[in-house]
Amino acid sequence: MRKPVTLITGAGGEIGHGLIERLAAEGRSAIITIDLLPLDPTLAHEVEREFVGSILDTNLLERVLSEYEIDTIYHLAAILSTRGEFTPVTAHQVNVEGTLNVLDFAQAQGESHGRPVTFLYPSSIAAYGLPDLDTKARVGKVKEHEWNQPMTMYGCNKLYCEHLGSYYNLHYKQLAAEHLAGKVDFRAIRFPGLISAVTLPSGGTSDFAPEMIHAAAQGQPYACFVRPDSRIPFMAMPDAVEALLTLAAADRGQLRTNVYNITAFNPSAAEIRDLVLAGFGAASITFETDVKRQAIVDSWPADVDDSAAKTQWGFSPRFDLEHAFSEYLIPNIRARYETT
Ligand code: AKB
Repeated sequence: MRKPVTLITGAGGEIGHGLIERLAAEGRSAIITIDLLPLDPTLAHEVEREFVGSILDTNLLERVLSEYEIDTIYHLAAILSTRGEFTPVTAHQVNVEGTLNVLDFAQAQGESHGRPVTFLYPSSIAAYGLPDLDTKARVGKVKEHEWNQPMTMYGCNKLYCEHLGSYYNLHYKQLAAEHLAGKVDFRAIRFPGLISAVTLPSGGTSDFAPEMIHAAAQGQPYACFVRPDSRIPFMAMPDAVEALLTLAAADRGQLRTNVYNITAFNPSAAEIRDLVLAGFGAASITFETDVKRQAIVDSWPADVDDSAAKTQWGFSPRFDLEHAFSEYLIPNIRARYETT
């Protein structure tokens, strides 16, 4: 008998951290993880089994298939937007070939136990590409089907994998070849920039916001790599984790699409700096634009329309901008660095 579990790939990353804590606290399903590196010891004891390895290793995936019966997969492993521009071929391998391996693994899982596997995929605002700042200012909130011309390798990978996921989706069972028939229930969220009080991102382009806050809390000066007027959507990490869990639990019948925008607030970099200064009066924040990273942020929308997520599966973030800072970020980040 194989053991029923939830699988998280890329579990050691920022979202994985919060997700493992939340899933372990719920205790509804045992968790197994795949990550290139061993998990942080504070998380390792929360999981049933930790596989240290790559999603590109199909032998590893076959081993997992033979030992565990998986109902839900959170496929978080990815190379983010800035890092992906330095190593585009590796980004494509991890983000596309890796995702294809995990989708195919999900299909095999579903076939082996006879039920569709719920497959949660974090896509991104990087799937969008606005051609210039005038257009960005004019269009405001973008809908899921609009402006799908990403300018980064990561954005191209995310957009394409949304399509791959939809190909595997059970909605396509009529169209798919017999062996693909309907065993992957693919659900994607296009996340905005995420800000965690507990972890720091690495390799992303929305990182300027979390980096600014974490640097201020440690009394370190920070040079923000985008202009003060740069504006993209953001969300506090607990709301991102909650959104994944809510979408995973949604009745498939309510979902009219496979890919959903979500957001909570969309401050400019200058507005983030002002909030950081209000929380950490001694912070030293300057602006030194990095041309390539600025171009990426300029191509991302200033805001997204998340009405489909709100009406179809009840997405409702707890933290607006003010409360994200006053109730979540400032107190938790302060406590974190005071005790280290
Ligand atoms: C990145 O900056 O690459 C990510 C994202 C917005 O998907 N945080």
